[in-house]
Amino acid sequence: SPTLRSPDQWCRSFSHFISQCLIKDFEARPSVTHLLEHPFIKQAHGKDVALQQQLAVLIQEQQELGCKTRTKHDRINTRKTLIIERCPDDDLVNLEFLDEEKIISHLQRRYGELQVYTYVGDILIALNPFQNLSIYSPQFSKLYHGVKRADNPPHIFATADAAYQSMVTFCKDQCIIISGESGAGKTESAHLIVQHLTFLGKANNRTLREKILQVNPLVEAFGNACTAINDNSSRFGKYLEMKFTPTGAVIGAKISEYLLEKSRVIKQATGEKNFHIFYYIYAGLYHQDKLKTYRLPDKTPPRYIDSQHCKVVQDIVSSKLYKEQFDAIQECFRNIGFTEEEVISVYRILSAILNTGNIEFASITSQHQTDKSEVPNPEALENAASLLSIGPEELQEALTSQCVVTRGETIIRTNTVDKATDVRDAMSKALYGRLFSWIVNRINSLLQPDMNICAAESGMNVGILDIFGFENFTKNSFEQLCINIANEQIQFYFNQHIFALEQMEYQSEGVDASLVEYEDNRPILDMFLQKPMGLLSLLDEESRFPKATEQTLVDKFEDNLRCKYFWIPKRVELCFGIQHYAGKVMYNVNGFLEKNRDTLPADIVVVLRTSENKLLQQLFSSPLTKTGNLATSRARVTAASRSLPPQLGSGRNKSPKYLLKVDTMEMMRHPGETTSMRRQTVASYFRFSLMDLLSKMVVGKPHFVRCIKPNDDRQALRFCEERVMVQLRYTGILETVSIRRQGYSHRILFEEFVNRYYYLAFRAHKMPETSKENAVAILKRAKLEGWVLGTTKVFLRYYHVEQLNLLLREVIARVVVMQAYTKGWLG
Ligand code: AOV
Ligand code: MG
Repeated sequence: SPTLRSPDQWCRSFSHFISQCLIKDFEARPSVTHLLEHPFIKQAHGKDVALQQQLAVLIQEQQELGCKTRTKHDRINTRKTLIIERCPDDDLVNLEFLDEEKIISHLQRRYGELQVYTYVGDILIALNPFQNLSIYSPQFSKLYHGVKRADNPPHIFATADAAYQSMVTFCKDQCIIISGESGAGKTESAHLIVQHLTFLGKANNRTLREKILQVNPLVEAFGNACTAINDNSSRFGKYLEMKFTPTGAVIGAKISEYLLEKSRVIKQATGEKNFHIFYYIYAGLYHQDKLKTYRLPDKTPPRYIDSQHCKVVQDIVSSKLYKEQFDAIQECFRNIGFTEEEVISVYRILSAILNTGNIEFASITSQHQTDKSEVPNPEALENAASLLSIGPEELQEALTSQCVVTRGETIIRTNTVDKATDVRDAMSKALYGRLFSWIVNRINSLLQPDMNICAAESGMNVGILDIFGFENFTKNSFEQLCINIANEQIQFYFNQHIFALEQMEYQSEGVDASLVEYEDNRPILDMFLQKPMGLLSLLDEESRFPKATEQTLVDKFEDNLRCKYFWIPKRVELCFGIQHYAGKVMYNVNGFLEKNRDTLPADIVVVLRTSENKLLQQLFSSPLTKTGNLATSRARVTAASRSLPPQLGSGRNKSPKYLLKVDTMEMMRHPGETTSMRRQTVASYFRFSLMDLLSKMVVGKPHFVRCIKPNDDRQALRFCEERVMVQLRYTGILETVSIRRQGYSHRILFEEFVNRYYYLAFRAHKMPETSKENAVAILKRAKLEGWVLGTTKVFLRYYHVEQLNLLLREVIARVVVMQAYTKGWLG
C-alpha cells in the first residue's frame, strides 16, 4: 500500500501488529516469531533505531511470555485470578435507576468487594481503599494495555491507557486531572498513572524509566508533610508532563510546581509536622554519624522540627522509616543525575535552615537605643553562617538591622526582637522555597528529552495534575484559602468541560440534547479573583498599607464583599466564612497580611549573594531564578488565551476576564522581594500561578479522575455513606451521570474522521473525499450505532472510538502482513 511506504508508518503498523499478537491474540504468536526471524527484519534491525528499540522490547516481552504456550482459555483464566470479580455494572451511566441513594449503595457494594474504581462514562471515580491492593503489578499494566475499556474492570491504568492511546491516535497532548479532598488519594493515583505510562511508553531505556519513576518520590520528600488529615499531604501543586515521541516512546518529563506552603518551614499547626525531608536528613545524617559535619544539634531536635511528636532526638532517629527514606532520597538524587556536590549543597542548605531556626534574639537596652536586639546563642548563628558559606557578622547584621534609603541617604535602623525574628523566619522560608524551585528546575533539565531522538516540537505529552486537595481544619488560615481557591478553579474547569462547553457545542452543531442543570461555581471564583474588588485584590490593597491591621482587613472585606458566599460570623473575632463548592470554611485572618506580604528584606538577599556556595549564589542571583520560567509562562498564557474556547479565554463580554489575564509586572516578580519595583504579594503570584496552570491544562484533551474519601478515619473497608454523599454532591457526580448518559465524549470533524478511518470502508490506496456521506459510510461499515451527526462533526461515544481504533489496527495489521507476503519477505 502506498500509504505504508514510509519507514515510520511501517514501523508503527508493525509494532501495533506485534503488540496485538502478544497481548490480544496468543494464537497468532508463531507468526510473530516468524516475522522476527525474517532476514528483512534482521537487516532493518541494524539500521533503524526506532524499530530496533521496539524490537528489543518485543523480544524481551516474548521471552517473558514465551516460556509457555498460552491459549485464549489460559488467558481468560489468568484474568480471572488477577481480578477479583467482573461486575456487569462498572459504569454508573449504565445503571437503570439514577438517584443518589442507588448510586451510593452501588458504590458501597463495590467498595465492599474491593472494587474501588467505577466509571461515569469516561470519568473515573476512585474510592480510597486505605489498604494495599494487589492490582497494580506489571501483569495488570499488561492487562490494561490497548484493550477495549469494557474488557476489564475499571482501573486507574485504564484511564492512563486511554490518555496514552488518545495521544498516539490523535497526535494531541493529553491532560489527566486528578481532584478530590485532602487524603482522597490524588497523589497515589498520580503515581500509578506515571507507573502505567512509563510501562506504555517503553523506550528501550531502563535508566530513563527509573528516573521518571523517581521524580515523584524526590519532589514529594520536599513538598509533602504530615497534616491532621493526611500523613503524606501534598503541600504544593504539581503538574507532571511526560514527554513522548510521535510513536509513543517516553523520552523525558517535566514538572511544574505551584505554591509551596513555605510557612510550614517555620511553624506547623498542632499535631502537624514540617516537610518530610527535614526528618529524613536528620535521621539519615545521624545514622551516618554526620550530624557534626552538618553542624546539627544532637542533644535536642532543631526548633523547626521539634513538635509534639518529636520532642527528643530519639523520636526522630529511631524511626526506621525516616532512615530508609533518607537512603531512598539519596538514591533518587543519584539516579536522576544530581552531582555529589549538588546533593551536599542541598543538605548544607537544609541544615542551615534548621540552624537558622535556632537563632535566638534578646533585646539590649542601652541609653540611646531601646529596640536593638542581639543574638544570645551565637553558635546557632555561626553554624548557619558557616553552612551557608557567609560571614557570621554579616548575617547577624542583616538579621538585626536594616538599611533604609530615604531621600538619597542610607540609614541603618535596628530591628526589635520581634522584627529580627520575622526576618530570620523570612530568610528560612525564602531559602527553602528557592531550594525547592531549584530542585524542580534541575530535575527538569536532567529529564529533558534528548534532542537527538526527537525534536522537541514533534513530541507530545501527557500531563498529570495533582494539587493539594480541599481543606477544612478546625483553624484555617491564608494557606487553606489559597489551597481552596485552587480547588475552586479546578472544579470550575471540570464544570466547563463536562457541562458548559459540552452543551454549547451541541447547540452550535445543532445536535439535540437536553440541558443539564449544574452548580456553577463561577460566582465564588469571581468573588475571589475579580479585579479590583475581589477578595484577593482587597487583601493586596490592604497589604500595601503599612498601618493595616487584621481588623481593618476584616472590615474591608465586610464593606466590599457583598454576596451570599461570604459572611462575617457574629461572635467570633477576626474571622470570615466562605461557602465553597465543597462546603463551608471558616478562616481566621490572623497573620493574613504578613503571610501575603511575605517580605524578604534586601539586606538578607545581599548577604546571601556574598556566599561562596555556588548553589546558594544561584538561588539568590539577580534577577531571580524563576524569572526565566515566568517569562516563557507569560508567553504561553498569552498564546493560550488566544486559542481558548470563549468560556475559558478572554473573549468579549461574557467571559470572566480574570481567567487568563495576566499582569506583566506581576509575572516578572518573585513574591516578596523588596526592590524599587512594586512589591509582589503571595496573592498576586498565586493568581498568576493559577493562570499559568490553566494555560497548560487547556492545551490538552482532559481526562478526569475524581478521588473520593470513603471515611475520615483512614480505615480500610469503612464506607461512610454521609461522607461519600457529600463528595458526590459537590463534585456534581449525579449531574455528570446524566450528561454522560446522553453525552458524546468525542467530536471529530468529518474531514479528520474520514482521513483517519477510511481504511475501514474504502480501498487503502485511494483516499476518498472527506465528506459527511463518507463519514457515514465508515460508521455503517464499522457497524456502530448511537452516533450523531452535527453540522461539521461526528459525535461519538467513547466506546465508538475504541471500537474504531481496534478495527483500524486490525485492518492495518492485515495490510502489513499482506504486504510482507506479496514482497516475498515471509517466504
Ligand atoms: P491526596 O493526595 O488526595 O491528599 P494521598 O494520595 O496522599 O491523598 O492518599 C492518602 C493516603 O491514602 C495514602 O497515603 C495511602 O495510605 C492511602 N491511599 C490512597 N490511594 C491509595 C491506593 N490506591 N491504594 C492504597 N492506599 C491508598 V492531599 O495531598 O492531603 O490533598 O494535600
Ligand atoms: Mg497529595
